Amino acid sequence: PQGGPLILSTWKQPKAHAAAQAVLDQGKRAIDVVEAGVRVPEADPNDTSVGYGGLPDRDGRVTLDACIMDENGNAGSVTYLENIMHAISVARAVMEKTPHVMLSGEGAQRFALANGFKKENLLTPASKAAWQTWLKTAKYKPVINIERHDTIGMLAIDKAGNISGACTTSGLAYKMNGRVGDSPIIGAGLFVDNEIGGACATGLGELVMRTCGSFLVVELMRQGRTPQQACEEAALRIVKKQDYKDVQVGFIAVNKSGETGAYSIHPGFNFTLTRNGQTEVTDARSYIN
Ligand code: SD4
Repeated sequence: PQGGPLILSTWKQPKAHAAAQAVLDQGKRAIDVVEAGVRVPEADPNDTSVGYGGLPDRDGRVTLDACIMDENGNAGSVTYLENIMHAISVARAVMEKTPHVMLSGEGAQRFALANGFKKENLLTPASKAAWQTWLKTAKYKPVINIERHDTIGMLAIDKAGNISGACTTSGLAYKMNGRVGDSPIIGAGLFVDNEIGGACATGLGELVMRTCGSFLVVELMRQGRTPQQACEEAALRIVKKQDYKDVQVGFIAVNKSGETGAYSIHPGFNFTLTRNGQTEVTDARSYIN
């Protein structure tokens, strides 16, 4: 069955979908649905690629990237945000309360604190220990599907048929200090056009940023591709020009009529879809088998 309402996200996210579904059931806007959904991994210390418990950069700092986009084309984003758990809600506040789209670093944190967010230590003992172990060799090599796994990009269609999306991450583990990935970049980690559809990316952000991945997926749907075809073509664009041998990128997409798509370069990428109250995790098709 196709059609909305629905919730679609990168990786295996049953808990995030349960929270998102509860908000969807209340008849709220898709923007509320995706925000509530991605706040779950942000608060989960066992999710090492998002928010609290996210693995730090090579200097031991947890720096968060997130963005959000609503059905009216409004967008908000934060990059290099430290010590605030719910980066997605700060991104939403940037969208709703400022004349800007993106706030970064100290300025983003000051804005968050001024808007009632709490300052917290996001480096858990487990992530600190993992980082200290990493320091012994300090070899930087993102590992396919673990680079980091579970970064969440979520798209939803609400009961009114409107589409919104959210994307939030602590970025690549042991990245250089100051590194910002694709996840908070509108058009790279996330893009939504309520007339056409929405898309999210996960994996090695550098590959996605060089090709404006999520924007590309939505534009391909605008040109008539199905969400599946659009995800495949965007992945092929990366494969054609960039060294993809040891790194992963995955896309998910949904169009206005509620058709969905997902595709990755390497096997191992999966996605979660909730429709009619049923949640399923499915392995995406991939370029390499
Ligand atoms: C990044 N795209 O910072 C993110 C990481 C990611 O699953 O999605 N990992 O490059």
